[in-house]
Amino acid sequence: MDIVDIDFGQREAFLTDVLEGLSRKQKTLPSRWLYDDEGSELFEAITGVDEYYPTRTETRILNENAAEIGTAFGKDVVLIEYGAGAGVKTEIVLSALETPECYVPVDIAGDFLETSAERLRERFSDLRIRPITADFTADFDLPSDLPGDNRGAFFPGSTLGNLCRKEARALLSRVRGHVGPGGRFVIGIDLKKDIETLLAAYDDKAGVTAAFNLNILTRINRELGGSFDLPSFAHEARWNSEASAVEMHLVCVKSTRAAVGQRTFTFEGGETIHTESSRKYDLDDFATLVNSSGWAVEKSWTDPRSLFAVVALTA
Ligand code: AVI
Repeated sequence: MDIVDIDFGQREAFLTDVLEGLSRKQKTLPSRWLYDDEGSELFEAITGVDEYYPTRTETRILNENAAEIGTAFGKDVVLIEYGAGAGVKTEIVLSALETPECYVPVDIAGDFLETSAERLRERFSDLRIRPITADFTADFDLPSDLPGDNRGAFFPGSTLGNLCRKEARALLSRVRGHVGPGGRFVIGIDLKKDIETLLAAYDDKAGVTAAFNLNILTRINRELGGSFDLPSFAHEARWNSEASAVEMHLVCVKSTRAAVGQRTFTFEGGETIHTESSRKYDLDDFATLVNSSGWAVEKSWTDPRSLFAVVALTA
């Protein structure tokens, strides 16, 4: 198979992560590599499947409480969004702000960022939009001329749950540094609930989540010249009660070997590759987590079934 031409630095980072992750006792692939073009499209499709409640529930919470959320950010806010908002959630919040000073979407995908900023400029013609291309899971500086009087942050989608505790704390501290004392942070988090609902959300009947998970092996084959035999692996969603997380695994259903770079990995039947954790919180755990990063919970909004919460924090 031809190795496709991708950015060299990116390929090296991917290769390093794959070799390191597959050398562990519990084989692992970091979840950020799930999102190539195909993976991002599949994730978009997941957000529309019946079993995946988070997206529609969070959208509903934002819609029903938009006025209060707008008030929480205050007048003339500089709104920084982590992960480029192009979607409906961003528009709900932007529409609710009183005389926003400017909107600053931050995303690692520069092209996507520009396209989504253009779309928002059409809808919010008076709003200044200043996209920043950066990986928000690592430290980065905001432009020095960004107004600092009232800054707010928005991080919908419960993506915090995909980070380990250390990374989550680092992100919370980074955002606090960005907004400064008195700044607000509105964040979406997925709540603990019955295991059946949780597992169904990560193993939909139509098999979209399975395709999303398996796509990481296709990506390794395409971008790193790997030799994974896809039919030897199957998607599985598991509840890890200790970590309070739904985990995605690729289970080896037929013993196999796969070469990546100079290495060959052996997979025994039943062995798994852990590809993602999606942590679920209750509001008390979440308050403890944010307090340890210098935030206080100001207010939270949820849906009638308490599936999901949107929480306003103050620095
Ligand atoms: C992006 N993230 C919040 C999703 C989640 O629910 O953890 C990713 C996902 N993985 C499988 N389905 C959705």
